[in-house]
Amino acid sequence: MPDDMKNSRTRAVIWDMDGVIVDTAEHHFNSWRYAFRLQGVTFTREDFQQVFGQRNDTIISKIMAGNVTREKMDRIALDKEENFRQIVKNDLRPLPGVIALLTTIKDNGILSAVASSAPLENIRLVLAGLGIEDCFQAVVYGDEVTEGKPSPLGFLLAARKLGVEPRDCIVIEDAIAGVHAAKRGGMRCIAVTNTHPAEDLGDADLVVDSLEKIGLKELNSLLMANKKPGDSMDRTLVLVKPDAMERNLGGAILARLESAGLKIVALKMLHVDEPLAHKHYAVHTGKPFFKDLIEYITSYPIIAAVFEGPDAVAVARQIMGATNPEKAEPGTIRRDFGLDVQRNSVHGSDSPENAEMEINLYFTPEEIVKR
Ligand code: IDP
Ligand code: MG
Repeated sequence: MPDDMKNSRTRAVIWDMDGVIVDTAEHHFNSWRYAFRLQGVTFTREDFQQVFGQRNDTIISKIMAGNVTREKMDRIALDKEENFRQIVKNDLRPLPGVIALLTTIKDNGILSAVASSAPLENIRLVLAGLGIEDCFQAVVYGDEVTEGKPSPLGFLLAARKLGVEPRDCIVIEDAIAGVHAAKRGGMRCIAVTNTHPAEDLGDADLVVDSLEKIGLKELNSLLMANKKPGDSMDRTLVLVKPDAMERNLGGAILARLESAGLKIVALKMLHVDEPLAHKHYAVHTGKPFFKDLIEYITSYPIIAAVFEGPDAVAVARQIMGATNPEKAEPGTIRRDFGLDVQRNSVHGSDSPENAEMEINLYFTPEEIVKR
């Protein structure tokens, strides 16, 4: 994570695995049918629909109608999992949009965890098979928690392992029990209709037919909606700097911030004069680049804007990227438009306190609209 993101509140996406990252439903069905058949028990598609997404012990007790010893339960689970791994090794594909979304998440300093009802061995097998182990900072597997979904324990453990507040987490699920677990855990939930039709997943905050429809904008909007009543809206000062204005990039840069869900509440063009430049960059007085910085910021008219939204300071800085465009993450404004460490196209306040101060330098209270 770039240095200049460290003040932001960490956010996370918690992924269910089966039916979200990989499509293994048919494989699961076949291996359950195989394992129950060894016990002389029939396992139908209707049975499967009813138990999908639940833990092995829950599934086995339901299908065996409670009539099963601990030993037999272990046997059935083992038969099923061995058969499943065998099948999966030969047929592993990520679902549409998964790899692109994982990349977006990683590039924007958002954390990821897998919280799956599956055994750890299956999770490892899938992540390694797809080459995406590095995308996840935590894994929670079925037996790690005392209750499976719809209990929220698995998702809450994932959040704890990542060090992220539940309200800053988005769960991605395909199962009804999983959606309920996310909501009970106080998290936002995206449901993808890989396994169930949209009408069964209505408790999710957003239902999509493919993860190709999810990008940074959707993630940001969900996290904003997750603010508790009483949480304050943040404001940040954004400047489109001279180098970008000279290249007609004003609109493109403002659009990037709007796309992330931030709202413009004040906007103007101005030619920064020396006194304003000195006030704005007072903290850099005496630094070797100070004189050049003043000359640069006063060299051409700029756009000044106030953006508003939950965590506006952090969100804007994530979208802008590190001070030095060469070190900024791909897809950030500075990486895409910046010329060098000074001519880095955009300014964003670095803390809510500094944002207040900087906004007051550029705008009067009357110039900021109330929404
Ligand atoms: P920030 O804009 O990412 O918050 P600061 O360290 O606050 O970065 O620096 C303010 C501005 O000063 C930068 O955006 C950049 O335009 C300029 N600047 C920072 N460091 C250097 C440097 O080492 N050489 C030249 N200009 C610099
Ligand atoms: Mg700064």
